[in-house]
Amino acid sequence: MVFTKKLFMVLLMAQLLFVFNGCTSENNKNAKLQNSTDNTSLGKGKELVLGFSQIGDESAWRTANSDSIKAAAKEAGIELIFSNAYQKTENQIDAIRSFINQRVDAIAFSPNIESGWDSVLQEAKDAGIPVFITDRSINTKDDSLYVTCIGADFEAEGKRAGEWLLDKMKDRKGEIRIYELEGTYGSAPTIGRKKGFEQVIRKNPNMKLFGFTDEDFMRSKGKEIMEDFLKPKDLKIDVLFAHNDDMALGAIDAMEEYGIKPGKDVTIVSVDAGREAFEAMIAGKLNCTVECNPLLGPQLMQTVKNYFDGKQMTKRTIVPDGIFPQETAKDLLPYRKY
Ligand code: GYE
Repeated sequence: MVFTKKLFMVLLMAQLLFVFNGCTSENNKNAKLQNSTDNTSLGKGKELVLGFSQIGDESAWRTANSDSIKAAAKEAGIELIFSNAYQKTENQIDAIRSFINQRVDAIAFSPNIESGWDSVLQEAKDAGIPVFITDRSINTKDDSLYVTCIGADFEAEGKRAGEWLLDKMKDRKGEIRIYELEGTYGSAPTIGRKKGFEQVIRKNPNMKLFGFTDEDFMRSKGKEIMEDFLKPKDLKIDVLFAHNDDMALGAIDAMEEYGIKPGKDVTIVSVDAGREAFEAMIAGKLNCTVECNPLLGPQLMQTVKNYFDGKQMTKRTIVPDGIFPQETAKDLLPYRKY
């Protein structure tokens, strides 16, 4: 009797194992099918799984960007595996590798810095998983490693800031001392904004870029570096160009601590055009902000879906941006979405 019971259990286990194995190999087969080149067979019957590696949460821009991606995935019926890299490129590489191991249907990421992605993207390609780049671009010789890149033209943003400054200072005589607060070293927005801005300000020989530091797009770091600057007291800055609003806001805090009137004693221009920048402009502390739209979620999800529907892809999509000088802030603040 005991023996029969035992035998029954063994048989039952064997059967269960068989069913379970059958399922996994069926799943594996499906996963392989989904990663094959036949894009059109994907995303129709089942929910698409998208692994997204976010840079971190260094700024208000990034928070708005993460929120937009999460909300848009939900809206599009895409299952999102969201991973925060806390501003470390190695963490992003690990996250992408883990997405490959989980055999997600697609991978999207916003690359912290421009270079160093080729090996991990090759691994994704070898696994048949399409990669979508959003926000920041990468530097690679092999375009086939990703499907498309959706984001702003950072060089154009830097130029826009420079042109606004040229116009603002057109009647000013004598040397104009400019300090530049850069974002993350080696990142696409830092490289582009710096290049565009510096190219334009060269047109006015009075404009002198006398210093720059990279402060990772963080408000706290913008404040710290400005405090260090202002300590010697005799330091004179006419203009501050910050690669994002957060660093400008941090620098504004520091200037106020040292009795300097931001927006008056120092002309300040930044990038992003978030709500806090509008509030600072209304308060007279910031003079201009160049727009960089973080609400990229809907466009990213639509692009992923289009890909799986077999639609034609463009390699690069530039998100259009504007510029908001102080005078426009009061009227426009109620319409700002981030
Ligand atoms: O300007 C900054 C953020 O990559 C465009 O990253 C983005 C930049 C944005 O931290 O605030």
